[in-house]
Amino acid sequence: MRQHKLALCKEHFLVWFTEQTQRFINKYHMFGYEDRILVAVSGGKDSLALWNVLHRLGYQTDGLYIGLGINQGTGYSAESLQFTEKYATKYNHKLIVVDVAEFAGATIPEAAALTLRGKGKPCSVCGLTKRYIMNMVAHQGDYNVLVTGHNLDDEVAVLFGNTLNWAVGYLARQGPVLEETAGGLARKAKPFCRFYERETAAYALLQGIDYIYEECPHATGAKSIYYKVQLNQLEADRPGTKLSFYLSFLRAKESGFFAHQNPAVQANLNRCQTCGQPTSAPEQCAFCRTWHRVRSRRAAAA
Ligand code: Q46
Ligand code: ZN
Repeated sequence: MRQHKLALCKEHFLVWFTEQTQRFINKYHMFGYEDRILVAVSGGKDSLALWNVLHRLGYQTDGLYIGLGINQGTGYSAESLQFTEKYATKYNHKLIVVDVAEFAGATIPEAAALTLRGKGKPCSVCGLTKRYIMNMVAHQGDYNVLVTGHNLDDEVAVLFGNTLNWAVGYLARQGPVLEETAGGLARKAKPFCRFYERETAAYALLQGIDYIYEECPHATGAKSIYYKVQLNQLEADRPGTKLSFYLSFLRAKESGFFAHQNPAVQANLNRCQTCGQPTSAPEQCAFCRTWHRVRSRRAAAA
């Protein structure tokens, strides 16, 4: 690991990785042993590695898998569910599965086709739906915190994009922990935010975790992937660039650089008049508005 000027064998890498995870959890006050943790799992290496290491550290975890129905041509969703279920069965973990088509009335590709009319990717409706379901399950199940497997490469790509645009509202919200809001948005944490992607992949591999190698087919061409390629180039020339970019950002944030942005973002949440979830919109939340449109267009087309 050139970025840390460290070389480890299998046995010591696993110890190092586990200890580092615990260190990040403590450093950013993510959660404790008394907390009930909901792990968002996709069947990929990061989320399954996260579930694995948290369980090994003795935390109380359940998994949440969201079935997006992205199967045409690739079978991506069906396959990722298989990997997730196989993992949960092997380790005897509780897995909650929410299928978007059953819950909301259409798969993500169907919803995207109806709302975007063939233009653009399904990622906006997908992201919106995933966030909604994660928050809902966290609340209904009385979980104290929702954790995701975002790694350093993911976080730095987002940071890079937000910095290029000086999107200060988004920068203010980015970090290892997003606190619960008074209006009822669940507390979120990213215990892997300081691990390079290669490190989480190495952990998954060395622990013998079977995971889906393919990414969602809609990820290709995403801006974040383009940023990752550029950042990899920087990292190859100057090992440690990504980590130092991220840590310098966190220090700037801690010193109050974005402080004036925070209250505006989190205040003024209303209750959605349809589902009751918190929203910044005055009446219906974005999820209810979008899916209402999907269902009515579907009915009109039938
Ligand atoms: S948003 Fe887009 Fe992802 Fe949804 S459609 Fe696939 S690439 S899964 S993180
Ligand atoms: Zn709603």
